Amino acid sequence: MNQTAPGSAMFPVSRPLPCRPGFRKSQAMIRSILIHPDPRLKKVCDPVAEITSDLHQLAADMLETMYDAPGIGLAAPQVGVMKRVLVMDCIKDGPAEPLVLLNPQVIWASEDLSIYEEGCLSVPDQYADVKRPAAVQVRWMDLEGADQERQFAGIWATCVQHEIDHLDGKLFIDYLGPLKRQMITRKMEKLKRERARAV
Ligand code: K1U
Ligand code: ZN
Repeated sequence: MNQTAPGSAMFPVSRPLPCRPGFRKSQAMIRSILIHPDPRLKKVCDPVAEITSDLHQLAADMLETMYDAPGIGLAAPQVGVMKRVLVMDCIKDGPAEPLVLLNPQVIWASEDLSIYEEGCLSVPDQYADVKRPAAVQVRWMDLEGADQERQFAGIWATCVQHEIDHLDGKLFIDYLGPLKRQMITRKMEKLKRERARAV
C-alpha cells in the first residue's frame, strides 16, 4: 500500500515502460496520494493542451501508483497534478487493461442508474453506496493525441464517472448527506494527524 504521507515523495519501480517513439524511456515512479481534506482535491483541473514527455511520465507513474495502492482508477489531482488526466484498469483477473484518458468527457449517460459501494484512495478505508448512470459514453484523447470514444458499463462506468468527478474537484463523499460526509472528513483529519505524528 502507498497512500500514506502527503507531499511529492516518489519511489522508483523496476518495470519497463511502454514508450512512444521519440520519447526517452524512463522508470515509472510511485507517487504519494493526497488524502482528503486537501484543497487540491476540491479544484477543477486544467485541460491537457499538449502531449509532452512529462505527460507520458505522469501517466506511467499514475498507473504504477494505482496498481501499487491497489486501486482500479486514479486521477491526476490525487497525486497533486491539476491536469485532466485519469488512469483506470478495472480488470480483476486476467491480463491487465490499463487505460489513460486525457480530457475525458461524458457525451451520453444512460437513464438506468446503478448503485455501487465506492471507495477512494484519497479517502482510505471509507466506503459508501453511490447512485450513478449505469452506462456512459466517454470521449477522450489518448497519449498519441488521437480521439477515442467508448461506452463503459458496470464497474468501468462507475469508475470512469468517479475519476472524472475528481477532475472537477468532486469526491464520492459529496454525494452523501452532510452528517455522513462530516463524520468521514473528521476521521480523515484524525488519520492525517496520526500519520504526520508518525513521520
Ligand atoms: O479514484 C480513486 O480513488 C480510486 C478508486 C476508484 C473507484 C473505486 C470504487 C468505485 C469507483 C471508483 C479505487 O480504486 S478504491 C480501491 C478499490 O476500489 C479496489 C482496490 C483493489 C481491488 C479492487 C478495488
Ligand atoms: Zn477517488
